[in-house]
Amino acid sequence: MNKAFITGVTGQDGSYLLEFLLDKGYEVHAIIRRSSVFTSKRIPKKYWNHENFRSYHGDLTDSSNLHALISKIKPDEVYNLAAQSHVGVSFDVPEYTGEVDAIGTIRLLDAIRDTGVNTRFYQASTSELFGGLPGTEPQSETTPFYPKSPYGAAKLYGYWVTINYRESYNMFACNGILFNHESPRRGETFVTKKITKAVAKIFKGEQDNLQLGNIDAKRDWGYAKDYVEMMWLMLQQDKPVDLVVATGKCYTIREFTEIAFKHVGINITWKGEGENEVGVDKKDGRVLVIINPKYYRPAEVELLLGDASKAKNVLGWESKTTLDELVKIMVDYDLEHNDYGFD
Ligand code: NAP
Ligand code: G4F
Repeated sequence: MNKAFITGVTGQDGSYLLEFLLDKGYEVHAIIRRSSVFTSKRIPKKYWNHENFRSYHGDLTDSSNLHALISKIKPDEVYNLAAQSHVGVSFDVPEYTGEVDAIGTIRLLDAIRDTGVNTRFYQASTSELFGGLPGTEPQSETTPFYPKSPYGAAKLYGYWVTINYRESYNMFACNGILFNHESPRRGETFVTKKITKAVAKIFKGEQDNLQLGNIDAKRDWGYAKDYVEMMWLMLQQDKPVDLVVATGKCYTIREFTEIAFKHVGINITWKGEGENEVGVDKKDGRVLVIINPKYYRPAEVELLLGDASKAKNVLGWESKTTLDELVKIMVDYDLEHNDYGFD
């Protein structure tokens, strides 16, 4: 039986990856960081209680813990998904973000090197590495990096140490350079989930309006459930390879908002400009979207659009879910549920 070790299993991607690997017959081991509340609510009970799943307390800031677990478990595959993953928050906690996202990655790589465990390593790299170089889209594996946040800069370190350990110690280590991917399990402070949750609440009369920051940034949004399959596929290749994973289509936050409202029968029209712009219900003039500069970032990544043709050539992989389908999946979920609460 193949053994996998996951960091970040309680997150959006980790929870889908856990399901995917258990369904494939893997024995899955994962660290969970100590919290004063339960953090496992994205993991359906069927998987949380699965006989082939074991969880341990652990943290990417604790090398001795990582070293001991790698040495004891001797996994065949390691998926490093844990991170302080919020770009906006990384401006508030830059040092911690570097500690977890950058140094945490080398802690895990070095635990593998030092224990001599023969394993394959997946690093959750990101389109935020490309950041803000105008005119470079669509971004591929050869596009120059220019991170625009402490998060992007920390992930750049993680990207390069993964390559460095591959080249220096002949490790099977890969970077998945994933563009934004969303789902009903997306963290509630990321823009898509914030929008779909608010749309459902506004539709049900439980919330008055939705407050957003920069609605003209563009993102290439895929479906997280499709993307975790790519992580696994990358580790099944003969040779380690770094790959961009994206849909090849991008939309503004404004467009995402319009599509989400349309799904509950509300047509949004925009009035005003800049901080004074509002999104109004065409039918009755209700102000449903307000711009709040509190959500602006000190630096913004305006346009991310990925070119995943290498992933298609190497792995035969293509994104399956359109934006309309993704928005429908998310809004429908939020109309039915107030919380993740997966049973
Ligand atoms: P997420 O939902 O924010 O999950 C992050 C996970 O990391 C959670 O399980 C969290 O635990 C854990 N974590 C945070 N700090 C930790 C620490 N110090 N030690 C151990 N675990 C820690 O993120 P996601 O959307 O699933 O993304 C997964 C990975 O892919 C991240 O590395 C992210 O940066 C990267 N990525 C994401 C996207 C995207 O669009 N989603 C795109 C590119 C790359 P708690 O549950 O306790 O908070
Ligand atoms: O949903 P976001 O917070 O995602 P962002 O910054 O693109 O980062 C996500 O994707 C990265 C991959 O490219 C991952 F590496 C990272 O871990 C994370 O998963 O923001 C998307 C856009 C930004 O331009 C932001 O300024 O939406 C804009 N935005 C506008 N109003 C907002 C809001 N973002 C958030 N979170 N909240 C708002 O109210």
